[in-house]
Amino acid sequence: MASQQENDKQLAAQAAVALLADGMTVGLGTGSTATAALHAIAARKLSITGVPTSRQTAELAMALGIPLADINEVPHIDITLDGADEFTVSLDLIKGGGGALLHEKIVAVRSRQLVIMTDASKLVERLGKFRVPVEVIPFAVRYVQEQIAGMGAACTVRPDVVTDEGNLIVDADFGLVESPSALGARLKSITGVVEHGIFAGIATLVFMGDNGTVRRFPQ
Ligand code: ABF
Repeated sequence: MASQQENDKQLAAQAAVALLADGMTVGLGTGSTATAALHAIAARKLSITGVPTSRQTAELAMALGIPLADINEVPHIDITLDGADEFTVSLDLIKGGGGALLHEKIVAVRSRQLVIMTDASKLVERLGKFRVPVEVIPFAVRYVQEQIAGMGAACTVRPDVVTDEGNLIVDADFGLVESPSALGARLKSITGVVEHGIFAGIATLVFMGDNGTVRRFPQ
């Protein structure tokens, strides 16, 4: 039997998929909630073109018969449906727990709308309980760790993870984050950092499954 949390993820995914229409180009996120969305798209037999955010998502989409396009071959992306590891009511996010943050962010910033689907455990007052994933070029990993330590954060290289672009993920604990955009800019300025999992000011809507109902942010 599905847990309440899985059920809530499914409800959020269904609410997001209800925004789709035939003919749309849709960014397809990564993770368990994005997987629920893919199944809902297939179940509704929607005629969309998907732009996947990971190899894992591309494989599932193909198995479900959802046609895919390369991000560089589509003129625009109407909407992207993706999960998150944390979000605030002002729609700042931490993503990257699944290791796909770079492609997730590129697809998100190219999209007209970024719709996030979560269960209630992901809503936080301030970001930072979840460590911030940072995607790093392997050659720079020691330097980046030193720089992050210099910012006062403990960090570790995620074991056994190589991203779709051949990079490493460093998970950094900054404690509760006062300004997500300022922290993001600071991380981005470190040589060797390719991208980080703070998505500030990118998401347009969040659907959160909460004990059998769906809440939306903003309301
Ligand atoms: C992706 O999936 C990631 O950015 C995030 O790490 C994860 C969300 O988790 P879930 O599996 O709960 O949807 O969107």
